[in-house]
Amino acid sequence: MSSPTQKAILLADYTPFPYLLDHVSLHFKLHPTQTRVTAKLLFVPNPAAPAGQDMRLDGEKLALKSLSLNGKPLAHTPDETGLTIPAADLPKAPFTLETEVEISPQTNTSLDGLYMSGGMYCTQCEAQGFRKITFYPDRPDVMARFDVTMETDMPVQLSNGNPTGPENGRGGAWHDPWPKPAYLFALVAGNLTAYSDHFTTMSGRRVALNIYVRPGDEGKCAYAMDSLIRSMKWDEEVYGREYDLDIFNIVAVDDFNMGAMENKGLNIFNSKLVLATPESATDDDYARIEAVIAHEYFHNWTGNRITCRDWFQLCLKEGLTVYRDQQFSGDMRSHAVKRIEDVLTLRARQFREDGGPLAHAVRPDSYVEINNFYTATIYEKGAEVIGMLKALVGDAGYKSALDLYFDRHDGDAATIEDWLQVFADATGRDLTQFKHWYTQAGTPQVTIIDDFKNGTYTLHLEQKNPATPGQPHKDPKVIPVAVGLLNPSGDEVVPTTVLELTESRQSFTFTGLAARPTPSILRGFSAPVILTRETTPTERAFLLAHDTDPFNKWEAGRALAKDVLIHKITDGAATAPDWLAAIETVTFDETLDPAFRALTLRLPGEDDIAQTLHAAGHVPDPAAIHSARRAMQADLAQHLAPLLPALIASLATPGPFDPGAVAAGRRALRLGALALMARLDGGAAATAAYTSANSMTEQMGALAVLLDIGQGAAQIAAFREQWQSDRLVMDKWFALQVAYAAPDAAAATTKALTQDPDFDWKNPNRFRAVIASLSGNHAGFHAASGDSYRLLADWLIKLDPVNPQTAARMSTAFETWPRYDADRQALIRAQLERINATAGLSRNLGEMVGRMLAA
Ligand code: B3K
Ligand code: ZN
Repeated sequence: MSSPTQKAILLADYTPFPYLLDHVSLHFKLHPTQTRVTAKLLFVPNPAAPAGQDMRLDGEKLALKSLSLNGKPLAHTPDETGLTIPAADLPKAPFTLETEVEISPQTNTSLDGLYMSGGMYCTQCEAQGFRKITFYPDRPDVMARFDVTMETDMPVQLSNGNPTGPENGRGGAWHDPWPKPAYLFALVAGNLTAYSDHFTTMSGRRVALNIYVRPGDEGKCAYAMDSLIRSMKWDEEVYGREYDLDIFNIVAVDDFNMGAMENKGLNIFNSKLVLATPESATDDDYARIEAVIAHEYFHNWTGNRITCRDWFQLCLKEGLTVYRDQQFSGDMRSHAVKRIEDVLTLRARQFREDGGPLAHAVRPDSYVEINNFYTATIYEKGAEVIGMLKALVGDAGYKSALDLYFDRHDGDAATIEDWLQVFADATGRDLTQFKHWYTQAGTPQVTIIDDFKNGTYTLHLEQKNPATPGQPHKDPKVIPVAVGLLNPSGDEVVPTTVLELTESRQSFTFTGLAARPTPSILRGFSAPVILTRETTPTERAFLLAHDTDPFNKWEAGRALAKDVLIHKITDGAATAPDWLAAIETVTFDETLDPAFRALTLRLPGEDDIAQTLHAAGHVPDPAAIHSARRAMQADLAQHLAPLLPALIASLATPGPFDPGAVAAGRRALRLGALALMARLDGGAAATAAYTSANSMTEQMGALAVLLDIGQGAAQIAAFREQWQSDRLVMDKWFALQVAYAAPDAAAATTKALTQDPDFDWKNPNRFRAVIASLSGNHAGFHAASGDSYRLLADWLIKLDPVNPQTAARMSTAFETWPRYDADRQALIRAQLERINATAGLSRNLGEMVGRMLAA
């Protein structure tokens, strides 16, 4: 419902805060329901702001106990969102404002601000949680040095910076020498155990490293610690960035709204991104732990030392830090496989967002609730934009621009303009047109036709930038299109060249060619665009066999599979032999990385097909997509039948578990083969694999295969028995059953699981395991009855008052509603309207639903 809480904040309205904060002292007297927070804030008039302004401090759900200025009590009373001290009451010289407030961490179910999880105190302050801890200018451009002390019986007491007490980092007194915005504040107090190591930085400083977990979980931290040490080393070697405190702490928390948080010197993590053993974590979990540990660590420079001026600049830290963690994972694993996985995620999440009612620019210019903007567009498209910048200025240009960025902006709260300026200054390139990538939403569509005459090959490129909410007209963007050409025997005759498409239409020629070449276009997915080019299955198969660019090699197979699937759906075509033969070749090509082969064997997902059909002007029918995809899988299984048993046997990974990318790739390919085998043997091989599994990847993978063919009831029961006491593994147990439920059973299965005594819906991991798995089950979520839509809406309404951030995030399941037929549209609209009419709806969910309904 539109209300005063739905007021939009505008980038155009930015003004600096009238005071600088020289120093902050915080004292916490911790208590589950009556925590006292004393804050002493030393303010100095800001020379960059007009004098004589009132001071507005943010503050929510705080019981103010005392307020004084330079020791003299003030009588001002706060309102719902903060406290105003009129200019007349403020000295023109530096002054100390002291407040004491009372808060109740135990009843704070939003998991934002100071809250309790499993008996420990912890915090989450990004984006605006600090205002639930004390009255404060809670905005990223107000940066201060903090001293923190606490009183509590909890044996481990942590905050940002370096410990100042005697207890080697476990005492409750901390000093952070680096000025920081409030969103990077953190505090933890609990009964925790440390898994410790150390790192010696490039200048020879010794840094103590600790991962704090619940007693009993110390044995699950080795991989996270190893990832941290590799991240620290990598950032020194690749970006020249050294860590800047004596200690770096990570704490694992069970109740957490997202993955992790980069608080200065005290990262707080969702326990699923820290704890791993071969028996309980999958290869995907390991890869994700490595990537997120790196991401949060890399924020120390891109985010903390250089932060954002305001929340509109969020991509300044997030896009860049995602870009850096992607580079890191590529270096640690395989660049080709990492790129393919990143593009799969980009298309599944960001293209989906960009094509619907929630589309927004990488740097938006308006928001109601900033927590709704931690999106695939800010993060993943934000990273793609940096990849394009690098493609345009080259590796050396990128390096000098980044050096200049760190040099010029260390200690700043910066903007996208600052970021682009360092590239312009370091490389001499005019980035005026490039900036459209930051300010204009939507996925550009690039159409290509080609011709060949007298040895000259020409590519004619055209770009269209579709309208998005609030942005009807767009300018052409600068699009780096990496192209290579192959001759008819499959040799590369023109190596990768970056064409710069800057106009709506532009042609590029290649001369001196003996025969018509086959183009490999958008190599490495050089720009986040939708590329269309009329082509033949033969040409796709040719590229799948010969392309030297691994991304485009995979892309050719992917496009071929999509063509086949779409023909099957739209005109009932039989599965094309070209595709079957091409997949067979790749699957058994031992010169290729097994992880790459596994990705090629994987069919496009159902939501991806729906997105593609919609983009091509069809109305997707979820049930038809589901059955066509299964039919295609069955055809592939038949085609590969004689070869599968040997493949499965050859890919076994006996011996001690190796979490590395090569072994993980073998497991992925083996599971892909087992899924096909299950279509032929009724699940016999998968049952055997389940029984002999010696890692969670194999156990869970085999179970998924069984559930997908409607079996696995015995294994589901045994799995629960085995893992009952491991929360993280039990999340998998919940998720699998919903993800693989048959379309007509998905809502009922979900409902039954929400009635399970272990469905602790206030825990975001558990909630997501069940509810996000329902929306991820495309045919089940879009079952014609509308039961899944209703069930999701029921749960969003129930969760919203308890945890608005997670409720708002889960509501994006509905963002694709305009794609579907009139009946489904009406069913979804009815649910969105029902949510919208709910009394007391949060600003978070209210904004999301409002934007979706406006489509
Ligand atoms: N910066 C945090 C995300 C905060 C989300 C606030 N709703 C984690 C990250 O991106 O590294
Ligand atoms: Zn981040």
